[in-house]
Amino acid sequence: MDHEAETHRTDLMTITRYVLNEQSRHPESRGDFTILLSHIVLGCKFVCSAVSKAGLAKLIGLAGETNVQGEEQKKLDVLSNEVFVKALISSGRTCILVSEEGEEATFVDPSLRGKYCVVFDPLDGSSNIDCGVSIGTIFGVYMVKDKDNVTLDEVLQPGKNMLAAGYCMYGSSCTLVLSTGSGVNGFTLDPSLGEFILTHPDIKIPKKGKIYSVNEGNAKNWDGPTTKYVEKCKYPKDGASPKSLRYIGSMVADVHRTLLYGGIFLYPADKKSPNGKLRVLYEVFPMSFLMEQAGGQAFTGKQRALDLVPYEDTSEVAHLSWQL
Ligand code: AFP
Repeated sequence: MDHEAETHRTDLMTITRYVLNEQSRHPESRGDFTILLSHIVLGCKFVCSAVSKAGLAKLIGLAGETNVQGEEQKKLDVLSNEVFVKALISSGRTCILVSEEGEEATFVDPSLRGKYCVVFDPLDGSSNIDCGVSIGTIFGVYMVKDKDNVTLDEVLQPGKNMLAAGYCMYGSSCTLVLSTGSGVNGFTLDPSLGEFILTHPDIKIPKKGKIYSVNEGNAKNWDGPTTKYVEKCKYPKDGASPKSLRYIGSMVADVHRTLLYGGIFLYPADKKSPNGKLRVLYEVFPMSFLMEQAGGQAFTGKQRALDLVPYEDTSEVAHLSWQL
């Protein structure tokens, strides 16, 4: 018997155990982040379960406007948002929530307030739901100075001020990738235990990658440098092999593959979307944070993505790329 493998299989590092271990390295910590994370994890488990039933539910009308009983049913992204908002508020550790699904930020009632702001996209890549392609939840966490006196400015900070970020990918397995600022770790949901188990410790993006990932359907609207770069991926002049193209159109899945296999993911600005498409707060910042923590890079084309300072109307970013 391989005792080492057996020990690994029986000594399960759950996400809660992992974060509690991290917490013990900070004697001043009171466990607030662990509690917040357990509520985020609950939201992810709910969405995972709902996503896995989505195809089936659609057959009997559950994902449509009305089900067979004639009841109004919520779309998966709206439902996911409600679950996350309620889970985050009930943690008692949040004060401002900014969701991709909400028009405005949610200010938590003072009686339930904690010191964290959470920015999130509860179900990113939702145009992929109906065909069963991988989608995900993305989140980032900031800490406020004074929870009794909070304004929107608390979340209008550069991404480099984030305390933690992560995503959960609902794919062939459910994988939660998290960074609390000291590396990146991946946890896979064991459905029989209902627990996320550490399966990808200390993820580092490979230094060289053979894949580029971009929506080439936008090529006619790209600027010169972007066009030239992508041409170089396909027709390298230095005798190297061309790169392979992989593009899912679901950022969590495209970023997850980039983290594990290396290469570049980009959503450049173009004539149609002069500021690009990806949203600064809940797509660009959390993913850039993870990418840097894994040893990669994230740029807007003009500057480090995490240095951007969002302002109230900012919902987009110019040209984003990772790890050349
Ligand atoms: P949806 O949630 O509307 O599907 O958008 C997903 C997304 O924001 C991001 O996850 C993808 O990387 C990007 O859009 C895909 O955009 P294109 O369909 O324009 O390539």
